This record gives sequence, structure tokens and C-alpha cells, in this order.
Amino acid sequence: MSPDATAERVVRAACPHDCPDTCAMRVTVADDRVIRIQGDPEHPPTHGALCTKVSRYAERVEHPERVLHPLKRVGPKGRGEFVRVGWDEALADIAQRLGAIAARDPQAILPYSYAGTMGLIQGESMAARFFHRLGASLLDRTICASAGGAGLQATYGGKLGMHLEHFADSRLIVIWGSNSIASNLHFWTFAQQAKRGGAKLWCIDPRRTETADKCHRHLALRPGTDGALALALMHELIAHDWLDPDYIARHVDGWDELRERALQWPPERAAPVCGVAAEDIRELARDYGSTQPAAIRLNYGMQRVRGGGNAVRLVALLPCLTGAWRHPAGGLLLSASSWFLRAVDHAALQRPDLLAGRRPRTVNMSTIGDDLLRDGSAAFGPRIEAVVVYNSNPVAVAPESPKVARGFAREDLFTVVLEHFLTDTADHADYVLPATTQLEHLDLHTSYGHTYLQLNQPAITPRGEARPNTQVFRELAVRLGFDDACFADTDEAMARQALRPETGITFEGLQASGWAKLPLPEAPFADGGFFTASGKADARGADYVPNYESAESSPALAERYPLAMISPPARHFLNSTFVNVKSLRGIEGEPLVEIHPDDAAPRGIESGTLVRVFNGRGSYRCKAEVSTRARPGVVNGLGIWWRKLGVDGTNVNELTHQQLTDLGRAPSFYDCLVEVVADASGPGEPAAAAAAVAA
Ligand SMILES: Nc1nc2c(c(=O)[nH]1)N[C@H]1C(S)=C(S)[C@@H](COP(=O)(O)OP(=O)(O)OC[C@H]3O[C@@H](n4cnc5c(=O)[nH]c(N)nc54)[C@H](O)[C@@H]3O)O[C@H]1N2
Ligand SMILES: Nc1nc2c(c(=O)[nH]1)N[C@H]1C(S)=C(S)[C@@H](COP(=O)(O)OP(=O)(O)OC[C@H]3O[C@@H](n4cnc5c(=O)[nH]c(N)nc54)[C@H](O)[C@@H]3O)O[C@H]1N2
Ligand SMILES: [Mo]
Repeated sequence: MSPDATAERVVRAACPHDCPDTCAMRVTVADDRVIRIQGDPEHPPTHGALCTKVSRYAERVEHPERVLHPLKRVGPKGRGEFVRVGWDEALADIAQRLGAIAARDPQAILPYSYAGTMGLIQGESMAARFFHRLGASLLDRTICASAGGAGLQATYGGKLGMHLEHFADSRLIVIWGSNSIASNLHFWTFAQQAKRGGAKLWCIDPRRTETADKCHRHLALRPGTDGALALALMHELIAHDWLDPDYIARHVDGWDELRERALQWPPERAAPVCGVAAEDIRELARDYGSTQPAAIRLNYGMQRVRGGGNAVRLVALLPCLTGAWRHPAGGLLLSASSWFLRAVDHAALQRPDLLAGRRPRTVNMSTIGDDLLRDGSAAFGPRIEAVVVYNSNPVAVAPESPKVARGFAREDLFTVVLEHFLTDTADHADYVLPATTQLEHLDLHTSYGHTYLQLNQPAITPRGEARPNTQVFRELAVRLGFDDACFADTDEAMARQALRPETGITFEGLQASGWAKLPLPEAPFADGGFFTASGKADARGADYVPNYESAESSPALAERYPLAMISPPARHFLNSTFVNVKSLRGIEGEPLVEIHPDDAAPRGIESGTLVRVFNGRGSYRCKAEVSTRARPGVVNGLGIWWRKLGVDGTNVNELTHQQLTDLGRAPSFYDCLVEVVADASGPGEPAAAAAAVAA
């Protein structure tokens, strides 16, 4: 250790989590230990503040249950019984097993990853190169945002939106399908500034969230009816002449067609569909049509239903009809991701050219339950024989988890999981490989909620024998005889390759300051210039698409399972990450379902009652919380708990299904009918009851 290793120093880092805020962090270390983690006060989106979860990041890094050595399965599949092995032994065996499968058909190997870290380097860089070179199946990464992403793409030509900071100057903010205080906290600061400046805040959310409590008005619509609401708002904009005809004429394609459709949706028609009062729709339309600048903070919560893609399209067209885009503080933000395409070259990181003309099949991560259980066929391709999981916990987070768990429990499936902890997925592995955390590796970060590029520099040495994801794939490449020069690139070399010279953002610049703002206009669509081929916002074909599961679309099903269930994020977890951090789990308490008093009373349910939530797919037990946070007819199962920490080893995804959204091939987690009954029976019994229901 160098003589000054015990002196305190501050390392510039970035929060790795799947959250729109992507905070800039300052990590104070001494003697290879973390002393403090703080938000960077100079980074405008972070403005010095971190959320409760990430200010405790060191607790996760130094967690006593962290996986610090490679582990090899000894017990039956899924039991989580392992012995410690050396890296050489593990990598040699993994390379041999994957090589043998690839010799038959590399498409029988499936990489499975999502956004455990949002970093471009520990995400899809060396891993993508490795799987491209191998010719493995490609993964369609749809589990979170692809319905809304496709909606934005179809409408604006990209995932493009307002600058976060300008929300502070808006006069009206519609927070739509977003519990900002829980999942987009740094946006909330800007919304509060606007509120103090006199702005009116509306919240559109089936759940009365902590965010809804702090807005002036809350519209608690039924899940999956946002498209109908948007059409009714358009109806009112037309009826009251609150449109900007000049902006529409120059910058919107397909308005005549959309206008016809909107005229069929007076508030009286939308009100019973949405389950809200027509008068409230009128009031929202009046506010939106007569206030400038007006901004919409849309979030992904509203696109996890069958019609999610179209709903995003319709909402994204609202600021094009009123000309809100003319102002820096007007418009809409769902995602800012595509702005970063100007700064970051993803192909340089992922090297799709290594496919060398091969076109492997694509497997949708959202149907992993069905796909792991599928036999080979002409339509599907070969049966999946091996899965390599990194940055994800599919057994907990993917829809219809009874099937996902059964798939991962296949004795003939070879599974490798790169992880920090023994998650529900890691429990099913043949090998668990210890991964470094954000404080131990280098990474480069874009953001979906702001417009700053960031560099994460390692602050401490890897704990135990943990290795960065990149290192694992580098070594597997060597063992499989891949001698392309790109497999020798270091993490820093890849970060440098990713930076396009055009924006003037350099690696050295990022090293010095930690972050750089993308050079972009303040009001990006003030004079049109959408990224579509025509340069216009595209309204063609956008329409309301009802849910798969609702009283309107499936009345017979709704008779058996009369309650709609949504399962939005828990504030103190990040998807299924942090569920094992005791202090945070302590705040969340235990798995619960919120139910409105009018739904609870006839079922004999009180707060604290152990209930069984079930449908034809499965059964999940948790505590009930009788609360007006739930609207009548809708129950809220909060957070993605680890199954093994649940009452019967299950979580909310026991009940969700694998049907895909209208656009983007995404799951429809919040398009789900259930029934809830009090059930204090012993463990094991509910599963039998559910089987009876299914049969
Ligand atoms: N603390 C915390 N922060 C997170 C996450 C987390 O798990 N915990 N998850 C992260 C991830 S992965 C993502 S994708 C982002 C964004 O994640 P989002 O899922 O957008 O997260 P929220 O904003 O919390 O939730 C969206 C809100 O939408 C509401 N909602 C559900 N169905 C509908 C509907 O049909 N219509 C409307 N209008 N609203 C509906 C829910 O009640 C919820 O309050 O947040 C990220 N941030
Ligand atoms: N019912 C229901 N289900 C949902 C949702 C919902 O709202 N309701 N939300 C959906 C959404 S929006 C999303 S984004 C998905 C999230 O699904 P995932 O992306 O799978 O997210 P996490 O559950 O947080 O799991 C990420 C895992 O990555 C690991 N990890 C973190 N950093 C690293 C690293 O550097 N290397 C390696 N090897 N591992 C790392 C973490 O330890 C963690 O176990 O879940 C979806 N599932
Ligand atoms: Mo997500």
C-alpha cells in the first residue's frame, strides 16, 4: 500500500441504479474503506442530495452476505446449496460447457441481463462482444420501458424529452404515471420549485401516492385507461379552441385523423372507462389548455398494460397540439435516452460486427417463463440449454414467476449467474460468480431522466475475489479461443472507444469533473425538428387500446377475479435490489397489498390480516393494508420482494402474465385481475388452493 493510502481522498462516481436520476456521487475513502457517500453538489440534477437507498450504498457493498468467491452448485437445482471453488476451476468448466453447446448450436445459449447496473461498460460491452462472437441467441430487452420507448419512437422519432432543470420554470406540471417522490426524487425538487413559484401540479395515478398527496389535484384513474383520458383531453382542447394551429400545421403529421378520433371521446365517454368524474377531466383539460408553459412528467408506470405504447403516443401528442414545446419549460419528459446517441457509440462497445453475417434468433426477456419451458421447434429454434445471467434477477422480476422458477429449476439447464448476492435467480445457478459493485469498477453512464454524461471511477479495491462483469467475459473469450483484438480491451479503453468526438466530451474531461452536459438546445422542439423522417411529430394510428384483463374486455374473468392489481416500485427498494439490506427492509416492513376500505369490508379484511391474492396463474400471500391509497376496485402490491423472503416463497409476479404490450413487446405487469381473501392457513396450503383454482 502506498504511504498516503490512509489519507482521505474523494472519488467522483455515478449511481449505477435503474432510476431516471443517475446521480453524480462523491465517495470519500481512506485506507481502502468508504467513509462517506454524498451527492455531488455541483451536478445540477443531483444538487448534492442522494436518496435513502444509495446514501447507504456502503452497507450493501460491505454486506456480510455478499458473494465474494465463485460458487458451484452441490444440491438440487434451485436449493441454493453451493461450495466455494477457484476462479480457474469455475471458468474452465463454464467455457467447456458453453463450448460444447455452441458446437451443436450457439443459439441454445441465452444471455439474460438488464439494468442491475445502468453502466455501459459493465452492462453491454465485453458481454455483448462475447455473445456476438459466440453467435448466442440475442435478448430483446423489453422488461421495463420498451412499450413507452416504442411509443416515443413512433411519435417523436426517438426517446427524446425536456431538460429536467426546466421543470422548475413550468406553470403547470402534470405528473402522469409517476410516483416521483419514490422513484424520481430529484425531479421532485424541480417540481417543488415550480410549485413555490405558483405552478399547479396534477397527478394522474390509480394509487394515491405520496406524490399525489403533494399535488394540487389527483386523478385516480383505472389502470390502463390513460389513452382514453388523453383522447378526452384532446376533445376538450378542440371544443374550446385551446390548440396551437400554427404549430400543428407545421409540426404534426396525421392531425386530421387523430382529430376525428378525439371528437369521438367527450369526457362523458371517457369518464366511466377511466373511473373518474367527467368534470375532473374537464378541469384538467382547462388547466392544460390555458396554461403555458405546461410540462408533462410521464413515467413508465402507465405503460405496463396492453395499450401502454399507444397511451404514451397519445400523451406525447398533447404538447404538440397546444404548442407547449415552444417553451424550454414546456413539453414532456418520459425518457431522454436518445439524446445520448450523439455522444455515445454503442456499436463500438457491443461490436455487432462480430456476428459476421450470422443472424441468431432473438428471445424476449419478458417471456422467459414460457421460453425456458419450450422444446426446440422450427419456429422457436433450439431448446434453451444454457443461460448466463448478469445485472438481473429474472426469477423475482419477470412476469408469471411460477413458470420462470420452473424453467430455471430444469435439471438439464446450465445456468451461470454473475451477482453480488444469492438472489432468487442465483439460487438456481450451477455457478455463481462474484461481481464487483459500482465502487469497485469503472463505468460510463447516460441517463433516461436528464442530459448529463457521467464517468464512474473505482473508489475501493474489489472485495474478496469479486471481478467486474467485463473481466469475466474477457477471460471466457480467451478460454474459448476468441483471439479478436477487441477482447483484450481494458474497461478504460472501451470507455474511450464509446465517446464520439463530435460533442467535445472527452474521457479526460469526465475524469476531472465526473460529468458533462450534452450540448443541446434548451427548447429542443420549439420549431419542430422531431427525429422522425418528416421532422414532424407523428399522430398517425395512435388510439386507445383497452387492457387484456378488465371488466370491459374480459367480463367472465372479471367475475372470478374482480380486482385489478398493480405492483409499482417500493420507495426503499430498487426493483428487487436492496431487499436484502436490513435497514431498508426495516423501513418497508413486509410484503403487503393495499386495499380500499370498500373492497376490504365485504371480504372481512382488516389492516394486518394475512390475505391470499390469487388468480388462475397463481397465489401470493402477504399482509393487507386497508387504505385509501388504493382506489376502489384496484389493489396495490408494492415492490418486487425476493420470493424467498415472502410468506410462501412467492412475490407479486406469481400473478402477472406474459402477454405483451401493443408496441415494444413489453410485459403488461399492471394489466392483471385478481381476487383477495383472508387466509391465515399454514404454509403449503395456499399453493394447493391455487392449483385447484387453476384446474
Ligand atoms: N425507489 C425506487 N425508485 C425506482 C425504482 C424502484 O423500484 N424504487 N424503479 C426504477 C425503475 S426500474 C423505473 S423503470 C423507474 C420508473 O418506474 P415507474 O414504474 O414509472 O415508477 P413509479 O414512478 O414509482 O411508478 C409509477 C406510478 O404509476 C402508477 N400506475 C400504475 N398503473 C398505472 C396506469 O395504468 N396509469 C397511470 N397513470 N399510472 C399508473 C403507479 O401507481 C405508480 O405510482 O423508476 C425507477 N426508480
Ligand atoms: N410485478 C412487477 N414486476 C416488475 C416491475 C413492476 O413494476 N412490477 N418492474 C419491472 C421493471 S421496470 C424492471 S426495470 C425490472 C427490473 O429487473 P432487474 O433489472 O432484474 O432488476 P433488479 O431486480 O434490481 O436486479 C438487478 C440485479 O443485478 C445485480 N447487479 C447490480 N449491479 C451489478 C453488477 O455490476 N454486476 C452484476 N453481475 N450484477 C449486478 C443486483 O445485485 C440485482 O440482483 O423488473 C420488472 N418487474
Ligand atoms: Mo424499470
